Amino acid sequence: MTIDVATGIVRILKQEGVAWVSTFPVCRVNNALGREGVPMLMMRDDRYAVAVADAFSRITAGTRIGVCTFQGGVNAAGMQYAYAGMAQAYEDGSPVLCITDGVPAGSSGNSQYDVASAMKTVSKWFGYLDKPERTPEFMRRAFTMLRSGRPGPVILAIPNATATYDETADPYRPVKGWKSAPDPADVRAAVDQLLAARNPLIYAGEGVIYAGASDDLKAFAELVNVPVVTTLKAKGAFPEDHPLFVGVRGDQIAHYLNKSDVILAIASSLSPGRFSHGIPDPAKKTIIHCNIDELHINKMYPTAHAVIGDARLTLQALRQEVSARTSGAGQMGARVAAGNVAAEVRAARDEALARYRQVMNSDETPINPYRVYGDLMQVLDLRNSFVTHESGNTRDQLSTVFDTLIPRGFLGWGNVSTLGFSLAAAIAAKKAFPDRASVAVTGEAGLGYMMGNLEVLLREKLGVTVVHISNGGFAGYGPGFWGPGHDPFTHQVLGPDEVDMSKVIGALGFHTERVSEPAEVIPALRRALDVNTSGRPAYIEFICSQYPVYGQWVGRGEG
Ligand SMILES: Cc1ncc(C[n+]2csc(CCOP(=O)(O)OP(=O)(O)O)c2C)c(N)n1
Ligand SMILES: [Mg+2]
Repeated sequence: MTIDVATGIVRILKQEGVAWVSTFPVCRVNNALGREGVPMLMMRDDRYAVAVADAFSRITAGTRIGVCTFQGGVNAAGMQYAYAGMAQAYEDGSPVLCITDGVPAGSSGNSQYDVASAMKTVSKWFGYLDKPERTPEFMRRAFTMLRSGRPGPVILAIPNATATYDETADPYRPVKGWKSAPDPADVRAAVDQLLAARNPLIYAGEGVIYAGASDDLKAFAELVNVPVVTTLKAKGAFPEDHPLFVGVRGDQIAHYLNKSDVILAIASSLSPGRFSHGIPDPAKKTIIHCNIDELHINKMYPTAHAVIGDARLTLQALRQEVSARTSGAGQMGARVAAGNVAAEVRAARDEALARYRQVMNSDETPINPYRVYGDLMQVLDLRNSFVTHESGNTRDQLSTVFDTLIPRGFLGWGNVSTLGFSLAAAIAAKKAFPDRASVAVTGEAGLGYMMGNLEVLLREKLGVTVVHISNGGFAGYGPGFWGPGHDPFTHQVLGPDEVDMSKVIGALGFHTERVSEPAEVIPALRRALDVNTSGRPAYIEFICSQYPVYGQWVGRGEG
C-alpha cells in the first residue's frame, strides 16, 4: 500500500513501457531503478546521459520515450553539466524525460545557481514534486506532455525520494497521448491555394516523422504531384530516391524555393536558423503553414493560411479534400504535365549533385571525404541502417549527399548543434534497432567530446562504428575555419601526422583501423560493420583532405 516516491516513479516508468534509463550518478531515483530491475545505461558524463535518452526519443519518433537521470538538488553539479544536453533537446524539440533530485524543502535560495529558473528555460515543463501523494499526477502530466502537442523535454525534480504515499489512492494508468485534427475550413482554404498555384512546393519538417506521417506525405505529394524539400531534422521523412524529392540543401533547393509561388510547409517551424533555409521573397509568396503549434504561425514570415493540427491528420485531410474535388492528379496535371515535374526535379538534382558525385569516386589522397560517404552508402543496407553526422563539415557534407531511404535511416540534428551528439545518437540507434548497423561520422572536435564516453560502448557491448574524417583541423561551418577571413587562428589541432588515434582508441579495446588509401575505404568499413555484429565497437580513422564544399542553405551567408 505505502510506497516511497522513487519506487513509485520507477513502477510508473515500467507501466509506461520504459525499458532502460540512461544516467550519470548520482540521483536518488537510481537506487529504486536498480531495485526494481530497470537497467541503467551509465554514461560517463551527465550531458551524454541526457543526449542518449534524447536521441532515443528522436530515433523512435517519440513512440518510445527516452528517460534519463542526473544529479540535482543543492549539489547540482550534474545538472549544470546536463544543461548542455537539455538545451539541445529543447532547441530541437525532443520529447525526453529527465529526472533529478530537487532542492529539499528548507534549502531553497541557498545556492547561487537557481535550479528551477535554469531548468525552466530548457523544458516544456519543470515539475517540482512538492508532495509525495502527487507522484501519479506529476507522472501523468509528464507523459501527457511527452506524448501530445509539440515535442519537448520534461524535467521532474524530486526533493524527497524516500517520502512515502499510498499507492492505491490514485492508481496510475498509462497515458496514450492525444492529437488534434485541423479545422476543415482551413483545409479547404489551403487546397484552394495549392490547386491555384503555378509553382507549388512542399516543405516538410521533422513533425512528419514524429506524427508517423511519412507514408501520408508521400501519398499526398504524389496525388498533387508537387516536389518536396525536407529540413535537416526531417531528412528521411520523404524517401530520397523518390522522383519528387528535391533535397535538403544545395542549388536545387535554391532553384525551387526561388521559383515557388505557393509553399506548403508541413510540420516545420519555418524558423530560419543556422542550419535551415530562409524563404526568399516571402512577401511575394503564399505560405500555407501546417503545424501542430500555433506559436510557429506568423513567426518570421507572414502566414497566408494556417492549418493547425497533427501532421498525419492534416495530410490525410488535405488528401481527402483534393481527391473529393477532383480526380486529384488530374487537377494538378492541368497545371503541368505529370511527367515534367519529376523530370525537372531530376534535372535540378543531377546538376546540383554532379560535383559531389564526381568526388565520391575520387582516387586522390588524402582521401576526399565524399569518397568515404559514397563508399559508406555502397556498404550499408540503406533500408536497414543508421547514420548520423557531427557538428562541422560532416553535417554539411552528409546532409548534401547521403541518400536516406527510410525515416531515421539518417538523423539530422541541431537547430543549434552541440558537438559530440553523434555518439549519443549512434548509441541510441543501437538500443532502438539492435539489428541495424549504426554509424557516427565525426571530425576531430566531435571525437574529442566523445572520448570519455567510448568506454560505455565496450562495457555495454554496443556494436557502433565511429567514422573519423581526420583532416587535422576544425573546419566547422562556412568555408572552413582555415578559409579566408573565417577563424584562421583557431582551426589547427594535432592531426594524423602527429597523433595516431587508431592506436589511442585501439588501446581501449575498439576494433580500429587507419585508412589512407581510397581503395581501402570499402574493405575497412566492411570489417568494422562485421565486428559490430558481435557487439564490438569500431573506430576508423580516414586520413582525409580538408574539403569544405557542400550545398548551401538558401538565404544564408557563407559565414
Ligand atoms: C559544444 C560546441 N561548441 C562549439 C561548436 C562550434 N563548432 C562547430 S564545428 C566546430 C569544429 C569542427 O571541427 P571538426 O570536428 O574537426 O570537424 P570538421 O569540420 O573538420 O569535419 C566547432 C568548434 C559546436 N558546434 N558545439
Ligand atoms: Mg576536422
